[in-house]
Amino acid sequence: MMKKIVFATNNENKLREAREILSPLGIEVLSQAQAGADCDPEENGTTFAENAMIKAKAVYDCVKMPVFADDSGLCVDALGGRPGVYSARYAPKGQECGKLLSELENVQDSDRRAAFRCVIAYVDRDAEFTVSGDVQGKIGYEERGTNGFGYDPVFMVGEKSMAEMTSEEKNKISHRGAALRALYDALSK
Ligand code: ITT
Repeated sequence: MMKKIVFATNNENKLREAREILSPLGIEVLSQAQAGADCDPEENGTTFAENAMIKAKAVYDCVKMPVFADDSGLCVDALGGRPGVYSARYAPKGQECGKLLSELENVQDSDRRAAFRCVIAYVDRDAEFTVSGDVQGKIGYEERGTNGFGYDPVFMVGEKSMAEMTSEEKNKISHRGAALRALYDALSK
């Protein structure tokens, strides 16, 4: 039987990636809408883990079935780890890449290192825990590619930006891919 878990997110791209990764593993990912939870809790934590747990618990309280939430973001070395947990609020949607490129205008190659980080919090009646995933890369010098979302066009892994990768390629190496596979492993124990 397929296990059903609600994904506490309002981000359609996160939902799509979670389904791409978990459906083949036998987990059906329900959207908040499918679960009847109209919920957008205030993310007032100071860490990815805190915010992920806030979102998972808020939706668990509405639906009383297994829930996971994803809190993620981009940590740029030259910016002391910013935007980090504030990645979603760094700039208006569609302007995040441009703003980041201008902030890094005079930063040389060796200082453009960055990491995407994802923490997933899981909550059901008997358990709550977090798992995480990371991917290291570099901030490029221009936006490249049209796949993905958010900062993908400026996040380079080797020669390709994450927005130039197919979703299959991205999911294999991404922070979210790693965290979702860690979630699957934890639930399979
Ligand atoms: P929910 O809280 O409803 O899940 P959100 O988009 O607000 O959706 P976050 O608070 O976790 O999610 O913010 C994460 C932000 O970090 C996201 O909006 C993107 O700007 C960025 N981000 C996270 N993962 C990314 C990815 O795989 N590719 C590009 N940008 C990503």
